[in-house]
This record gives sequence, C-alpha cells and structure tokens, in this order.
Amino acid sequence: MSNPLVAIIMGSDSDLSVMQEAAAILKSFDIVFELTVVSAHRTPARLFEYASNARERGLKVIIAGAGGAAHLPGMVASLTSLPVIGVPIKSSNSIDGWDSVLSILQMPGGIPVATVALNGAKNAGILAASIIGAFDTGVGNKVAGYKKQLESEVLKKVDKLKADGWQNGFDK
Ligand code: RP5
Repeated sequence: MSNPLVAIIMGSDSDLSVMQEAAAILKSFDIVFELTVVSAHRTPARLFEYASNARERGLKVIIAGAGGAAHLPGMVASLTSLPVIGVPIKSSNSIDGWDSVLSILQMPGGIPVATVALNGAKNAGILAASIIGAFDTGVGNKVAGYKKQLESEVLKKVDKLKADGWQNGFDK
C-alpha cells in the first residue's frame, strides 16, 4: 500500500457518518487516504503535531470536518502549506449548522480554507481528487469520467421525461 495522499480528519467520532462520504468517493477514485480524529479543542497538541508534519509525511490535501465552533479546518490551515478543504457538519452541538459553516468559511486573509456545503463531505472528496488530478493524469481522468457519468445520468432522465411525460414522476 502506498503512502496516503489525502488526510480526512474530523473533530469527533460523531462526525464519521458524514465524513465517510469523503472516504467512499476517494476510494472509488483509487486514491490512498488516511482517516482519523483530531480535535482542535480536546487534543490541541495532536492538532499541532498532525498539521505541522502533514506535508513532510507526503500528504497532498487535507479534508477537515467539524461541527459547532468548528476551529479544526482553520487551525490546520494555519499550520500547513497544504490545501485544506473544510467540511461544516451539522452536529449535536450545532445550533442549525450555520455556526459551523461560518466558522470554517470566514477565515482571515492569508489563511484560506476551501469550504464546501454543510455536510458536503462527498464534494470535499471530489475536490481533493481534482487537486491531485491536476498533477496526476490517471486521477484527473477518473474525475473527468465521474463528471461524464453524471452528465449521462441527467441526459437519460431528459430522454425519459420526453418519452414518458411529466405525469408519472421519475420512477426508475
Ligand atoms: C466538534 O463538536 C466536533 O467536530 C463535532 O462535530 C462536535 C460534537 O462533538 P462530540 O461532542 O459529539 O464529540 O468539535
């Protein structure tokens, strides 16, 4: 097994049901990743160590998910030159998810976090694959193929709608 290129980290094991979607899509692209819990508030020393060493360990992209007062993605971004993708999570301690969205989105100048939608771990995985695919033709082709597949699924529905009419809904 080769070294992981992408890290998927999350503030709590309670984030796993959302963050699993990033893992699944990376797996479908055959991108080697690691997945673990790093809590900005409960394990600050681990956060510092993990983010500071990520680049020299060979990682290329970090996906960081957190809910509530979501400081993990921003703090990781402050400690590494790797691209960081933030996933806001609607967690048990979220008011309505906006707390997490805004904590991850509203970073100060100089320390960007690429923020995806609330619970948007799948898109975070696709974005990580796109970043790697910009330099790795094999991965780039897989991402292109994935998008082509999305296109053909929609076009099939267009044909079906045309053939069957709108009255019957969209039963597959
Ligand atoms: C955040 O607090 C975590 O990322 C999680 O979304 C939320 C709740 O954590 P637990 O109390 O469930 O461990 O830091």
